[in-house]
Amino acid sequence: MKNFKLHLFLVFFICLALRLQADDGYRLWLRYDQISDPEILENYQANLRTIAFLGEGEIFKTAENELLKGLNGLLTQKTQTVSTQTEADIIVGSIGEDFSFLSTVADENPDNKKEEAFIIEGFEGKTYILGTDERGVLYGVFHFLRHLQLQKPIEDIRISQAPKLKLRMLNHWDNLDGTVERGYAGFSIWNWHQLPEFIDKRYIEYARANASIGINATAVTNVNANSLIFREDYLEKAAALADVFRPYGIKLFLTARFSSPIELGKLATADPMDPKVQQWWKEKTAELYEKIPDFGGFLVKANSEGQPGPQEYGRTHAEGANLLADALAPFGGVVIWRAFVYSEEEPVDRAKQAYDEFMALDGQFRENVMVQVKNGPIDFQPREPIHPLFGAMRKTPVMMEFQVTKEYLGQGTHLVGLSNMYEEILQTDTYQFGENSTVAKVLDGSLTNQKLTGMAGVSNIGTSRNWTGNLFAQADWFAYGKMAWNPNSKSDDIFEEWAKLTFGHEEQVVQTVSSLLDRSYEACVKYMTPIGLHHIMGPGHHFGPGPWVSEMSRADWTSVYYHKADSEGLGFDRTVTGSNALEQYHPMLAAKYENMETCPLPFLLWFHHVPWDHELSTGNSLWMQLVREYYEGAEIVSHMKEDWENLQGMVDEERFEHVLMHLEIQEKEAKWWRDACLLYFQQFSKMEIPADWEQPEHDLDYYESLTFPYSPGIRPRW
Ligand code: GCV
Repeated sequence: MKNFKLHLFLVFFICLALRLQADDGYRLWLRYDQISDPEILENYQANLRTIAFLGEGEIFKTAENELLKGLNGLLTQKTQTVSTQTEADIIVGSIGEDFSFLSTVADENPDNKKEEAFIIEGFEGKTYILGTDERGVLYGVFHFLRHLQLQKPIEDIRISQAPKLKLRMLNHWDNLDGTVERGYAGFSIWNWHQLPEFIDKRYIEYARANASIGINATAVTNVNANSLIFREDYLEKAAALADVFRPYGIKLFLTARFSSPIELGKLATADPMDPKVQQWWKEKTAELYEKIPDFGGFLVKANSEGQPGPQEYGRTHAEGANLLADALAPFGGVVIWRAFVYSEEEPVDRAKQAYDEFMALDGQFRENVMVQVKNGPIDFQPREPIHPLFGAMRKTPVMMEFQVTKEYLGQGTHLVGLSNMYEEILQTDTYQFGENSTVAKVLDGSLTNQKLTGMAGVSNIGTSRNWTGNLFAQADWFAYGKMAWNPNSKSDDIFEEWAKLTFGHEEQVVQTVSSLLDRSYEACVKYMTPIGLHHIMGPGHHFGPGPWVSEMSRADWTSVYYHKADSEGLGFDRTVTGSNALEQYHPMLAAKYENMETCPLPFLLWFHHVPWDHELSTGNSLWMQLVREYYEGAEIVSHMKEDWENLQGMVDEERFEHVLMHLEIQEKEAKWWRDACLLYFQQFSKMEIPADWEQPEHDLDYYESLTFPYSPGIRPRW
């Protein structure tokens, strides 16, 4: 008896130790650890012993390997491959006639006819994972493995999904020298020096992680592009990456520097109307397709922040895009032309520029051009209203650009779940096609009948062992993939899923992790840019507060340009009495914002210059509301840290410490933001922070004197 007890005791501790084994986060959400619930495990074991793979092809083979790998990790038994359906518990193949007995294959299910779609159905003791094509099968397999990791029942499983957007893409701002612009997770994972011979295992794991969340395209080079990428040796390197991505259903894109015909081709001009220039792009594109037959196309930043473009030759963005589109058309490639442009002359309101420039060109782009628009009109600020081009530009496919990296949202150290921000933007009503014309619906083409649809996310990964530097930033990569697959996804589901996949099923852990992700976005907005403030970060590196920034080479790079604090009040008047940026929105959306009394608080200072003592809907004066929000934001972070501390012993020590150290930094930095900004704005408001509240630790001069010469992610200056 004594021995038996000792034995039990030992087993308990071994289990605990195994469960809490140190973890460096490398495996992301694809951990495939053994199912922890014994009953569920037993049920899975009994029903998932054998698989028949009824298909072929490179991507199908990837799906096959993944399913075996997953099951062999999740279950204790070894899953067998069999050749006939009769012997199989799981059948993996193509949706079609043969499976018409499945309800998900029924004619009335529109999804099962779309590209990249899958169904998963349990029928008479067998589980069917079927795709409309190889990619569909791969996505179905990943979905099924996720279903098992989430320990959901398989008996009556009935899932039918098709991606809502065609192009689900990552944009890497990776430079050929290995640095990453706005990257906070180390250096670029692309080892251009050793490619094409050396294929880092990371490339494969990268492709696998992306495929697992439905990402099917990637642009591996920075939009601040280098024409060297088109030199023959670099094309060989890029082709080697494309070879790695192909079995995972991922297409390679490259960024195109508009002046490449001059720099590489030694031509005198890059004018899109010059026949020699046109010929250069045609030849270069043909060379590319010879090396990469499934090449996706070009992503272009032109005439923006010093990048070359067609306007240098008196040509429009459409003429520039069409030059490349014509070169790509014979091969089925697309041009993704960014709308993030602002002119050389300093404008009255930078927020208006992209709309003014691109609306005039609607209808002038070739069929294989997509215009990529940032979520808001300025530049990935913690909170922005939607970009006015969504729903307004109707004759051109418009795709979304989100930032997954957190240039303006705490960079490498802050835990900020971006999914809530994505959801807020995607669910905003543009009103452009009547009520309920959400951004999500504009993007999926259902309102515009666009054939090309897509979303891009500026990647947040690098050479950090756990890919994203800050462990919780993995949740942003995951959430981005989910939103690109289905822009109507719900953040709450995403948080819970990620929490379970990453940390297991312990209830308190799942609840805490989900709630940290859920609370963190609003908290960050509050301690950085509450009530619609924007662009008040440190100069250049955008790290930390810098509301005092007033001397830059352009006025619209300073903070004072955006917050316009003066003795009267605070905020940018974008109504008819100011820049009238509001008129770029549909009148019904504009109506929500145009009146200072009824404008939702989160956007008040984005659209209005509000007197300091003006009483808001909350009953507070503007000043008091500002103070409250800054304090509340910082306080939420302290609570987040406490909640995490309570998980000690429930999360392995390595990840526990990793997250805790970051939360400690975040707590300190949230207070820094709060104190620096309030002291700065107080100079204008001349109003007090309540005396019994924690007072700023330093004076304003101190905060203004801080410099960060080695901040990561700054644009390299060669
Ligand atoms: C790639 C912002 C960033 C730049 C970035 C630019 C863009 O201005 O600070 O680093 O450049 O956006 O999106 O092109």
